[in-house]
Amino acid sequence: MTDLPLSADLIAEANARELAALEDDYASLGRKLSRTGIDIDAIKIRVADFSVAVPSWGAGRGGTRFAKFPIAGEPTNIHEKLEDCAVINQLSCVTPRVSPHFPWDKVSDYKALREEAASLGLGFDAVNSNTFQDQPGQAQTYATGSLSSTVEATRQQAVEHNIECIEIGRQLGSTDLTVWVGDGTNFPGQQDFARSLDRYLEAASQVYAALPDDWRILLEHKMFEPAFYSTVISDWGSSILAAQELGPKAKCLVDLGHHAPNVNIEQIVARLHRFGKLGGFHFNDSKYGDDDLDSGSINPHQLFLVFNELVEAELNPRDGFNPSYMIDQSHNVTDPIESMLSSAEAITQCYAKALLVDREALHAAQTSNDTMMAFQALRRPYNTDVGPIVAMARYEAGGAIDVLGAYRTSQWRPRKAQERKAVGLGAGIV
Ligand SMILES: [Mn+2]
Repeated sequence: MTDLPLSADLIAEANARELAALEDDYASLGRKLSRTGIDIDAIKIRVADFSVAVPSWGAGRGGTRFAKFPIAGEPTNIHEKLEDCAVINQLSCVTPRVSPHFPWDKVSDYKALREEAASLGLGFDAVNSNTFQDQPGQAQTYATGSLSSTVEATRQQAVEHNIECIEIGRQLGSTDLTVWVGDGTNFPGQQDFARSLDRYLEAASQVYAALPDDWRILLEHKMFEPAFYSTVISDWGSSILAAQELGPKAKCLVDLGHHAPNVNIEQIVARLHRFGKLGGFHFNDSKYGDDDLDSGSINPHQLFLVFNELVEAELNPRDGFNPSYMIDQSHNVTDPIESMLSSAEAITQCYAKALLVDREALHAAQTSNDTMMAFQALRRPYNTDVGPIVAMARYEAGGAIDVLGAYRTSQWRPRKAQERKAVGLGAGIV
């Protein structure tokens, strides 16, 4: 039985204030789209099928390497995080899965945790391992790296941790293991580029061998941080080479923030898909580097272009198309629930805009080298306000028309501030 955190009456009352305006906007947009042969209800149905996972750690305040400023009522354990994730999903109806992280979300009984999530209307998404920081009582330090460490016992410890994550994930109903390593160097000459990749591949192949048949390992590349001169899996090139070396169950995961500024990420998406290696996505945004800013807050056009490639890939699955979508942000100055509600909205709207692209017209313009009409085939849907489609899909699924308004009305955070224990101060790197 599900026991959702917010009262259904509260959402119904909030929706009653918004419904007439939404119906008006939806009808108006429907008439506009029908003039170009688009059935708004068909788009709405596809939008209603869309979902994106939220990370358990995203329910808490992030921070920089310098400081973290917690807010009252912030969750401090996986149970409270699940509760907050359930609020996000109840209001948005687009985030039904949570991506857990170990050891941060360790519990003694994972069957019970799975049931607890289900009672909140949630399932589990990709399991994330952590070999980028040391844990109390750990035998080997990751100061020398993890899967690529020169220390054999350290590599073995990292392999065993990843295999433990697979075992936990099986109990939670996950089918993906996301692996990001902080391995790399801060000085030229610190490590040999080729040998460190050899060690990574050898260790990762041991993790790969432990994957159940229906599982995937998602390799997340990252250009810099915490290693600032070189990282072992630095870019999509290293990632796809490693994935090809490991085997068919190894795929690449694209985190929007993990690239140099101005890199053409949408083209990377198309390339990875072309070779059957696009496995997952971490949505966020950045201005300078891996800022982990809110999805679509800096460059919503890039987010749209990425979704344009994803929809193209969905329609042309080649070797299969089943990417795992997740939000991966650091909420340093906002209530994390509000940031994830706002981001889920931005992501879903970009998906809806990409669905509006007249692909026949686009492909015809591309084939006949009509550059301006090809560009306009993307520009028109980008300029369309698809808010009413996303809001109507959400309303019909039982969510809130105005997610942030309903959330504020619920007084969720002030209520939790009375119930939950305070978060300690400290550095907040995520
Ligand atoms: Mn990420």
